[in-house]
Amino acid sequence: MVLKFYSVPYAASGCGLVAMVLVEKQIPFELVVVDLAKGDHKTPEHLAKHPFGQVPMIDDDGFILYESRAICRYLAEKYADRGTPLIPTASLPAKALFEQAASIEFANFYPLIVKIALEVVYKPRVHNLPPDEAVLAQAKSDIAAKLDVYEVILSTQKYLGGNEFTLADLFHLAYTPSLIKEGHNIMADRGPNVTRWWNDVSSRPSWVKLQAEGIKSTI
Ligand SMILES: N[C@@H](CCC(=O)N[C@@H](CS)C(=O)NCC(=O)O)C(=O)O
Repeated sequence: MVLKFYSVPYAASGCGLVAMVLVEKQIPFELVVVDLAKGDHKTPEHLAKHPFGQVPMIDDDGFILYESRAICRYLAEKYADRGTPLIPTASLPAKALFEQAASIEFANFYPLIVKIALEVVYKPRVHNLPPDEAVLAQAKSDIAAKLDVYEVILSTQKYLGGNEFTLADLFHLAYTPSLIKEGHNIMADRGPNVTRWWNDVSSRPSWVKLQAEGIKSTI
């Protein structure tokens, strides 16, 4: 049975990450559009599969999985021999350096980018509230300090986990492109290697196509 992908139809946040893996790995899938405005994600049917009532979620021949990063890892490992590798398998140290990079993103980058997204996107759009400028300025300053460390790491290697593109790089696409579109370019002026890395990651054909066309079933 073809993999079912429960998602919003546009490539952003966790849904965008999973969509990117599906494209990078050339995995056929059926998109099941979950309309958040209508509350599709809070129906008893959806909650029975995803108790937090969120997207993304997959149904892989009856195997249900949610949490975007877990889904990305599952797909990358299941389809290790297809498309872009995404998780190194050549050696234990290479895999460990990938895990280190994935932890760097989740511990240092993600909490701050979510804080910025909350202030500049969700508060104004969803809650009709202005951003808290002090919180926003602090989060931007904190993320700049983290990206200055990225500049050091990326001065000796192409990507965050080594010289190959991996899920650790891909995970940075969750909120950053939406914030850049809103005029909050947190990647700007953080050094030549951050610029080179970010241009590389955000201009991958898979991501550019998803941004232009949205997420579409491939069956
Ligand atoms: N940690 C989750 C976050 C998922 C998430 O926040 N999904 C949003 C859509 S992008 C959602 O379902 N929001 C509705 C809600 O939380 O009620 C993941 O990475 O999958």
